[in-house]
Amino acid sequence: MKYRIKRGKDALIIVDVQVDFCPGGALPVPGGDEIIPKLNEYIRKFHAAGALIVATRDWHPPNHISFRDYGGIWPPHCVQGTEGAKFHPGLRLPDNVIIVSKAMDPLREAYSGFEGTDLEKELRKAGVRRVFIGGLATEYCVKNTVLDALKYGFETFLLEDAVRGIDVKPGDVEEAIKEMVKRGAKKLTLQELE
Ligand code: VGL
Ligand code: ZN
Repeated sequence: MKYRIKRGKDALIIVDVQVDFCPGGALPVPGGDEIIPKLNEYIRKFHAAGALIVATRDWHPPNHISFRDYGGIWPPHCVQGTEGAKFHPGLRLPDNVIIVSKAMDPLREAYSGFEGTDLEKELRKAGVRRVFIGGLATEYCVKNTVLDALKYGFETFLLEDAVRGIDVKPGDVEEAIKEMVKRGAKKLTLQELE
């Protein structure tokens, strides 16, 4: 299937491509940095088409509930203002990127880019109907963002060649992809974009 990117209708949503989620970071996703060249290609295409580009970031306070010391399951990561919370330096975000910070409430986990943010409002304001989602990690923030996008009625594409997962339990990633597809997400690769 071939798709043409339409300005005013389409948005690229890059989920949490941050230093801490890449090899060497505090909560590394295996091969997390390998998707960056692909994402840069997606960015180039969406930018050339004049379509919206959104980058979400995990943006935790130092006492976030998802951290082990505060009852959660993760090591501290993506703490607001730290080096680890920065977007990966290899990611070429355009000047007009919309940055969406999430999971800032110390008492709530929020994997989805829509949860507790203005993302839906921003997309609606721009007239967006289709969203193309890639980034990290497949079975956490990508999955929850995809499922929320579907719930809000966006036609939702999972960028199959531009996601990576943690696979805490082997099979988690595969299961997450199955669930997204079952709920209506379409898988897409770079070659399918004109
Ligand atoms: C994420 C674990 C903890 C993610 C965020 O971006 O997928 N995963 N916080
Ligand atoms: Zn987090």
